[in-house]
Amino acid sequence: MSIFIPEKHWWRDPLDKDEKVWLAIALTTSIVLTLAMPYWHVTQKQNPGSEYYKIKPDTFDAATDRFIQQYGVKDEAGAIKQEGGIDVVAPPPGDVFVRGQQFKWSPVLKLKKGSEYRIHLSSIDVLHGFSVQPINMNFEAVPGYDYVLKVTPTTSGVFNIVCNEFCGIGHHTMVGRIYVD
Ligand SMILES: [Cu+2]
Repeated sequence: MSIFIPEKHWWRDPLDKDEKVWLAIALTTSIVLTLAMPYWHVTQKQNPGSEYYKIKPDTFDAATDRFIQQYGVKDEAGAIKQEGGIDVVAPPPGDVFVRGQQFKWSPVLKLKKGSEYRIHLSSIDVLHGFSVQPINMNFEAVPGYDYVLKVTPTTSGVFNIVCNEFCGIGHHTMVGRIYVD
């Protein structure tokens, strides 16, 4: 068995052609990708905004409860309708709350196509991943921060919210829903 031992001052040797080519490729790629980030942010529409607030988890929890009470869809008896044990809410355009917690997203939202909503997204316990399927929109729900997403639905249908940040034993059951009419 032979062992390759580099010469003592191999790093002082001039670069090979192959090394130069790969360094150029790597450098070009990293410059292009770095410039693509601000370019994409400024010129494209589907970008996260930069509006967020610090909020205590308790305060966000209470705000979501008030939102559910105010705009919850009522049945004949006057109780808020539920779907899979989660309150269903049909809010007017404007401020909307989505609360992540172990292990659910609440409430279920009924939105109107073409209306503009400001989705306040946060978690009241640990970090959760807010992933809207099948359109693959991804955000993080961070405890202590109210993150505002300006959303105008352009397609009607049923969208599932999957948690894509491992948050504990019931993580895989954490599925929410948004309906767009
Ligand atoms: Cu989760």
